Amino acid sequence: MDAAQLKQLVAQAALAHVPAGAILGVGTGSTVDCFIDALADNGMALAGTVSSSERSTARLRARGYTVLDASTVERLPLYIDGADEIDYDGYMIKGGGAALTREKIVADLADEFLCIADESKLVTTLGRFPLPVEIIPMAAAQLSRRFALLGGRAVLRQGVVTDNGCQILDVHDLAITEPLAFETEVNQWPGVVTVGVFARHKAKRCLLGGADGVRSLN
Ligand code: ABF
Repeated sequence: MDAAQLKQLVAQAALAHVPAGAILGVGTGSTVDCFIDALADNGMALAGTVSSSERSTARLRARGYTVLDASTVERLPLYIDGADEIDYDGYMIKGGGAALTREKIVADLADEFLCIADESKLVTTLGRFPLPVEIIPMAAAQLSRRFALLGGRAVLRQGVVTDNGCQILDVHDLAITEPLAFETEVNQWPGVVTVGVFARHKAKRCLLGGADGVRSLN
């Protein structure tokens, strides 16, 4: 099976984890797009959704789901989202879709984060995928210097303004061996809106689509 088929396979498998009639947190990306379609195609009823991007909001509404403002919700039972990389502890790199800030906001509302991904996303050490960091534009040069001190090469993502009006640095050549410490450190750097390491909001469960079907990572 190709990547697109694996995404559909894992999206279908995720339906079994959706509490009927719940308000569901919904992530962003092509795997989540497959999940939204699977929800609708299977007639899954939800009390509503909280979306992590304009992209997912548009797709949810187009498929007939109510999208609630995050500020109107105190808790969510579940947040479902993809990842660019995930390790065996459930730590992730996210943000390839430039939605990392709202993804982390919605993940913070949820009791459980269910990651859905094809097996190509599974790594032993985070960092092969260039780390997305949402930033305030005026801090780009200083943040690039800070990442260089860690051995990273920061590249400003051209032609992208996030849903929050910010920019993205993609940081190459990092090996993030301590995701929790790394996220905590970078979060403090002036100008950082969100770092695309999801360690404090790691996935409690991950469904991986592979040639042998879907397996649960944890
Ligand atoms: C999203 O999932 C982003 O954080 C990440 O970029 C994306 C992975 O995308 P895809 O499912 O298209 O591989 O949450």
